[in-house]
Amino acid sequence: MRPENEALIVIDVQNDFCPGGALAVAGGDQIVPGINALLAEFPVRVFTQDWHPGDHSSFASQHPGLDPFAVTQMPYGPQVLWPDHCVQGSDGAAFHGGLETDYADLIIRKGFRRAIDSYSAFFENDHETPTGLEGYLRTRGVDTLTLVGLATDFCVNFSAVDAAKLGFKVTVDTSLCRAIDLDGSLQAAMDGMKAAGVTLR
Ligand code: VGL
Ligand code: ZN
Repeated sequence: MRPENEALIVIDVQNDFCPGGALAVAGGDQIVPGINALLAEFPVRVFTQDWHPGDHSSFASQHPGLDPFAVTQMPYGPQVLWPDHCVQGSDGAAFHGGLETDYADLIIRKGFRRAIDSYSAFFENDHETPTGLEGYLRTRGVDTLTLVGLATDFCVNFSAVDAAKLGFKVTVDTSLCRAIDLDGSLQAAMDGMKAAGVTLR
């Protein structure tokens, strides 16, 4: 068992990010057994769940004339437009069936406001609206995080960089992550995480 100040954060291991899902990440399902094994080692366990309304503004379907994976400008900055995914209450938004969700102390949902996307477990994509996770972790005495899940280059990356900026000691276990890898986004994410002081292993 790890010491009491350590939390495992399991990012978005949901059906839509696994093979057969709406925004499938190659090999997304392969990380499930390893995550289950790691959960048993941590005293604090948090899961995140991407949780969008059906008309979420990150969906290409809401932008006539634009296709999935195009980038558009939002009031808070550039935003990749995605296929509709992780719609609240849908099978696609459910956790992968093999994930041992009974371990979760806290499930934090994000991306539930129509007008703004939220990759990070800590802040929405304006980089200032908090999700509440920082307060939860600090009040439980946590200062050290291990992150795993989907996708390496989006939600894991944004969560890891925000956590490091907030002063947490952060490790990303890349063997238990898988990437979308749009136009070099995986390499950019790895470089960005390293520059932020995140340990990659
Ligand atoms: C994610 C794209 C859109 C992720 C979520 O979990 O990495 N990526 N929504
Ligand atoms: Zn999403």
